[in-house]
Amino acid sequence: GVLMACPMNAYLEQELEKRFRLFRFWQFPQRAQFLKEHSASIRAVVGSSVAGADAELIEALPRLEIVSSFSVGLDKVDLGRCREKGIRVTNTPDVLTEDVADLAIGLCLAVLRRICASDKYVRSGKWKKGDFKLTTKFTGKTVGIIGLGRIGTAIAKRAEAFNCPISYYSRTVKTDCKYKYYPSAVELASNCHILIVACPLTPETRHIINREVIDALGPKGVLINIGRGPHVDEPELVSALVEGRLGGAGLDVFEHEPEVPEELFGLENVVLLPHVGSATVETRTAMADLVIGNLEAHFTNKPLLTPVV
Ligand code: 8YV
Repeated sequence: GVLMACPMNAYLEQELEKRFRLFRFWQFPQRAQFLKEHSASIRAVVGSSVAGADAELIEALPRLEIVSSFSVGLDKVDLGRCREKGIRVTNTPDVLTEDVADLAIGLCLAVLRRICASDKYVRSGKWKKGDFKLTTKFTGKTVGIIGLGRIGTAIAKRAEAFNCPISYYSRTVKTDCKYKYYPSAVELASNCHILIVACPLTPETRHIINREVIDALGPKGVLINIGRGPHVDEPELVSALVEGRLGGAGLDVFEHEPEVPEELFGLENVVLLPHVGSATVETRTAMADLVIGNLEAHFTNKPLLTPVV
């Protein structure tokens, strides 16, 4: 049996159902009761950025062999425990890189050029009455990227086409990399106009965007987050935006999704998206195929397509 930890994608559900005995965890409000009855038949968990396999679930599934996540980020999977227990873990890298990087650039343009606020201006009929405030140029602005992995690199490549000088912070300096390295998030923030979070969520990167970093970015700075909500100390971000100590923000992720701080709803320098970085038909289908491909490889004793553990 395969246990889906939360709803994620209709095509994925349909394809899993064709191949395995599929349990939808969310359909069982009495989880303890469900686990009592079925834990012995569950050999795989399919997780996502919303729910994965934490220590508690892993302990409750004695026959678990593999966690195949419908996400590149694995912060909802207890990787240490999986390693200990010999449970394999796979994710969906590469197939979503372009979409997430496209969206990061989309957020830069949307925030600086006030695309969403302008759309609202037209739809509400204000164009006929009012005068429109000028916005801010994106081309040529300095872009700082936290995390220069697959997604960070794809963002950098796109920003280069906009003639943006690129710098980055990551745990280690990337050798033969043409971008400027700063040894901390604060130093990066002090030296860029647009700061983009593109690193995995780990205990070390939780709240990497704190008050100090936000102040370093300053009233002309813009924060873009396409990583994870908990990368940002959200109350600090909200107060900085409300008080005008930060120039703007483009956010695809939040600390307590789907809760979004309502103080942000009235701000025109902020663009709020419902965690849609990878949410295109093409990419979600490719992600689903990878999840299934990894499970099939595992159960037929073939090498996993995208193993992490
Ligand atoms: C989610 C993501 O998996 O890949 C990731 O890490 O955050 C997304 O692709 C997707 O939104 C399903 O929850």
